[in-house]
Amino acid sequence: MKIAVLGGDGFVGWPTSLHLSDAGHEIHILDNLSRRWIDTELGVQSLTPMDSIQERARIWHAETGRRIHFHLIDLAKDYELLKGWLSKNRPDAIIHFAEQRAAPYSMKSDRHKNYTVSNNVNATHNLLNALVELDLDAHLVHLGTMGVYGYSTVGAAIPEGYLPVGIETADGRTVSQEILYPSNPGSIYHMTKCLDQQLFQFYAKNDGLRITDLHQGIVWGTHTEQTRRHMQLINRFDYDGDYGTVLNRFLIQAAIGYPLTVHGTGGQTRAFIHIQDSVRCIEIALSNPPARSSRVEIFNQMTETHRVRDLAEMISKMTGSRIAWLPNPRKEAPENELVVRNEKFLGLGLEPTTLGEGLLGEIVDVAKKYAYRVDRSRVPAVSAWTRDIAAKVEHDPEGVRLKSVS
Ligand code: USQ
Repeated sequence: MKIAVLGGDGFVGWPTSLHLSDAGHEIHILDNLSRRWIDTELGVQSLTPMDSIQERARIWHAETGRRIHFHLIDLAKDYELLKGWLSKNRPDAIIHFAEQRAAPYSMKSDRHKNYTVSNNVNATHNLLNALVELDLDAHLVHLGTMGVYGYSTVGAAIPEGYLPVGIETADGRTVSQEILYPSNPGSIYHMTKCLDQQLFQFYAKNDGLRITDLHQGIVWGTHTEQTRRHMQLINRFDYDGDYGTVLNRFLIQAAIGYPLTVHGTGGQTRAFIHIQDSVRCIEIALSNPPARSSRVEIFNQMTETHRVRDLAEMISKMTGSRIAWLPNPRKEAPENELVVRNEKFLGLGLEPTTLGEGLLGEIVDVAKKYAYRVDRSRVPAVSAWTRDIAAKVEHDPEGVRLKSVS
């Protein structure tokens, strides 16, 4: 297949591009390299040294003889360029990763909120609009988030996208329907993914577009089979307070002797997936497109759930790290239960890579290898969800959020 990978320079986009190229597909990365610019804005860099996208593609070609093509396009702003590219290349499938994906970054300031909404929603809408305009029947696979469901405990398993409901009519009958699970975003970033869902519903219904939305959990790990092949194919690995995600952050913190930064009681339960499974799920989704004019296909792309404090305690036991119990900069439920249905991917052959000491140890080793690149002052999560929360916390000299001053 000819596949356009939008956002193919990012944390999941890059290993996905390699994985699909390795499987024999023709890969075109469309990216505006915004993630690299955001590193510069934040004054932080990936823990692992990353080459330019052109250099990465050159190394991939030298290693495998396969080409990954790169096109510098801003999907949110360059509609005509995007349309022109799609019209000329007419890909069979499109994978859409091209969104600002960090919740703390999206909550940093009014400017970051505006940027996240306009970037994410415009990118998605420009793409859908162009597909209709060009009468292009490419299967669109979108990287969504488990966060669209929210994290309130409901005492029932989260279904894969759709919730069966009974609606009482005026004459007393009950009509059965399947509706999109009520969205309940916990950040501006998560909200943009909820808005994406609405755009997908409309375009699937109105124009018959074939769309798959993957509700992914928190990705952990860094290597995949292909990124291991050459040191310059290495994936990015974020550790900072805005882009680092919880499990990877704890592992890096353990490697550099920094206390594990648990927000609140650590009672937050979240869904997780290893990066190797993430790329495999995308391949499975690509092979199972919905029919034209059918509803949006939704998969829950996760393999296990964990409570934040259990992860911290496990890593602390494994590495001897201290745990810092910190005031939570986010507005979120302090404790929640989470049961998620994921039979669809399992039924299509996914064999989950679950949390085990071996893989966790490997990540700590990667982190130790590159520990010299860590700026410790960038480890704390300083983006507060509300002004009230921002006023209640302060930092100790090492930069760790330690005490509440209210
Ligand atoms: N947390 C800590 N300590 C830290 C960092 C995070 O306790 O040092 C807590 C947070 O307060 C939160 C949980 O860990 O309760 C998860 O935070 P996260 O930063 O790992 O994940 P999140 O902000 O939810 O976002 C990440 C990705 C996003 C993806 C989402 C999937 O950045 O792109 O959509 O995971 S999900 O969480 O299922 O919504």
